[in-house]
Amino acid sequence: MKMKLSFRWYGESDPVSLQYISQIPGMRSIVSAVYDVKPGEVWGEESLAKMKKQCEDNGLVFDVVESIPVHEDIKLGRNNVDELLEVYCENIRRCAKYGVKCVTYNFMPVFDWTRTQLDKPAKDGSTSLVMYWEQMKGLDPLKDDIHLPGWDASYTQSEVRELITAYGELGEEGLWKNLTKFLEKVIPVAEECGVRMAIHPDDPPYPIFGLPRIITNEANLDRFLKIVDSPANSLCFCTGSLGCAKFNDIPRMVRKYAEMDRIAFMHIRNVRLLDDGSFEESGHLSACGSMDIYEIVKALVDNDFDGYLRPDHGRMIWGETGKPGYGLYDRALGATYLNGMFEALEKEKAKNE
Ligand code: DNO
Repeated sequence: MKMKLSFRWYGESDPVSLQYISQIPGMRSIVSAVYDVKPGEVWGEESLAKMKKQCEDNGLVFDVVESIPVHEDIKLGRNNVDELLEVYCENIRRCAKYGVKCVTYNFMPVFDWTRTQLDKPAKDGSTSLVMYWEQMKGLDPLKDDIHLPGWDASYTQSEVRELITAYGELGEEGLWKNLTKFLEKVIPVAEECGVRMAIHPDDPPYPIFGLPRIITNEANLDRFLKIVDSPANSLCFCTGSLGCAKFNDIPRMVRKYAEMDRIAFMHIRNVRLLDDGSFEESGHLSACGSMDIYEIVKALVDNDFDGYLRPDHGRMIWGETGKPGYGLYDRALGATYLNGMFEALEKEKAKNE
């Protein structure tokens, strides 16, 4: 298969072992990061070397990083931005030195993904991450103390308020300007060391609590790719993040960006969209959610996609406990489903050529 099948691993504290990951048929790459360092600090080479060795000992390759987090001061364009960008570039160089070929990051203000519940039981007893507008209604982070699951607990409520106010003043265009500065500095370094930078879309792809969000839809992805027109400036195309807004036609977008060779990394998962815009993460199979996974994979195969791909969030099934979205079993089922689909579509394509 042309695509490089990968799996996210949270390092030694991850309840899923590298050995178990290596037992998934076709598994090739490990997606990980150095977790004991704060955003804005340099990653220890010993940590990278150790991760590389641990993966190799299990017959896996450590060649994808998710994520090198972007410090809020870079996104806000504060005074220390030049210094922080230097550190960011140094981290890319260090990752490359230990074999990394793809680095994922996001440019979401303050919070990464947003959900209202991480263990919503389905009828079959499995649990998954959901976002229900009903549960979001009336929450105002400028007034209330909010602790949504998954939000960075290292901020105090007053820090969160200060950041939200600063981003409100910055607005979308200000965020684009700071993203441009980031890309103009970072992409040439990535090019030099053979790394493809892959931006993760905003999850969900619309403003939350008035915070600007810009990596959200086709027009904005086009705008993003033009800022630095280089394969080193590419997408981490997450079907579940972009796909939880009805305005995004996912198979068509995958086809377009795969054709342009601007997808460095695919995150494939399914979501079930509800009428009021709420959504529930579901099993990978097309029939389980609103994404047509067949059309998505077909778009990749038709364009000879040879980038990295990982089954994204799984449900918790078979009594497994662990990091919500990142258990072994359902992601392994996702990997196997994707393997089957790639094999069938690639063989079909070869026959017709
Ligand atoms: C969620 C992930 C994201 C992703 C970051 C990339 O499970 O897909 O947290 O890693 O947004 O920077």
